[in-house]
Amino acid sequence: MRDSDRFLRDHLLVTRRFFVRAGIVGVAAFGGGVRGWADSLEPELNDAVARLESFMTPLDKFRDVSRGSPVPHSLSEEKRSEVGLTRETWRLEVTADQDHPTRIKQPMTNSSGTALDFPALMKLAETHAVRFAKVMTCLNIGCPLGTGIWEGVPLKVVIWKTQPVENFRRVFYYGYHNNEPKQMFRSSLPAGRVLEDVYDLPPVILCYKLNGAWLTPERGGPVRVVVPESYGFKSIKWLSHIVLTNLAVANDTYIEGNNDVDSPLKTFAATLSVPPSIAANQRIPVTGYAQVGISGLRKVQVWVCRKGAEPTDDPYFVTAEWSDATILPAPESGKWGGDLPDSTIPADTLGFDNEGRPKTWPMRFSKVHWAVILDGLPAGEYTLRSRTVDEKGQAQPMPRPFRKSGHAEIETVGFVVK
Ligand SMILES: Nc1nc2c(c(=O)[nH]1)N[C@H]1C(S)=C(S)[C@@H](COP(=O)(O)O)O[C@H]1N2
Ligand SMILES: [Mo]
Repeated sequence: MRDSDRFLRDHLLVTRRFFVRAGIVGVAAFGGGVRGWADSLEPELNDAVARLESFMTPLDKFRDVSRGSPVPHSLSEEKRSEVGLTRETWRLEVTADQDHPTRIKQPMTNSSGTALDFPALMKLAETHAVRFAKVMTCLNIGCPLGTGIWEGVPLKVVIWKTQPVENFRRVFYYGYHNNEPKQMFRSSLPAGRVLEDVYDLPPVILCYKLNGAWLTPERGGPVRVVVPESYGFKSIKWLSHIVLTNLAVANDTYIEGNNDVDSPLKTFAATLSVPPSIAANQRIPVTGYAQVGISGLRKVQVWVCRKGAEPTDDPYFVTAEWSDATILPAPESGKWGGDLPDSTIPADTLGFDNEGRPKTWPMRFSKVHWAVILDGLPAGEYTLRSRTVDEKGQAQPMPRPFRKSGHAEIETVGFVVK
């Protein structure tokens, strides 16, 4: 172990991550009123970075987006047991759509006693279980709900057990909804996406664990769908029914809200901390996060301008003097947080090597952190903006600036220098 490593081991997780990265990269001074750091810790940035949340979200910190009256996870244990929302009583039906049937030889139904139960799912898990990291994000909410390692059986494994033969174009799926059709929350995927994992995507899974723990009722347990590249509305909780259909169009509940239901996760940046009070000519530590969407993340940039002094003919500020922030590196082993056993990435997690280190960074479909020190400024009111540039060089809010395909707007944070 290097001396510097031994010294740093005793420091806080993110401080350490940040220091190692800054030491290696030695980011040079920036133009545009922002500068980086040399290979020593800037005390003011150290504090801000040390206060950052862990990379993986603790289980009780995930935010909940659940419909239903009552919401299924608020039901008593007794009631949940009665309606199939416990591991002991859960059953999954996989059938053909009555109106546009896929021909399947072995439907799984409650009436014939062939519905999939939890022990049968665990049997499949013995040979087919996969796990991957993913940030859960609601298309309609600006900030992510939580990052974790989701574990499950690929949905295609269960579908193949029903022996589909022909007329299979789409998968519809929904969960428990108090047995009221009006409360049904449903989603759908093309058959191709479920049967084949294109572009190196992890599979769509029937998920039963999050960060190594059984999926709680609030997170959609005992079993929910998780779609790696999609917004949260595709990841149906309290899963009870899968319907194979020859209908070639989406039937997602989110269509009713004018949403673009084919939109993969977008890349965007947001600020987490700016000091509460800033003196004139005092350097300003800033931290934030970036969601890494389908197009990856090349850099995070910041831009400060005097309040109200923005150009009026450049809505996305492409001509502004943006400066690069530093994207924090991956946590060290044992420092991932999120209530993971030993705070470590479990073995055989997709996208990680044998030592539990991510194979690529910043990792797609996760939420990474960034930090930057702004140069001191004269007294006045300012606006800070941050944006991402994805791996294809597309700066936020491009390539898809439309709100109903997910948040991409450039964030605005006001601050005052006294
Ligand atoms: N059955 C069911 N599944 C659901 C929902 C729901 O209301 N009912 N909400 C969806 C939406 S809109 C989102 S964003 C995610 C949120 O997942 P979380 O509550 O685990 O954070 O769950 C999805 N799955
Ligand atoms: Mo959502």
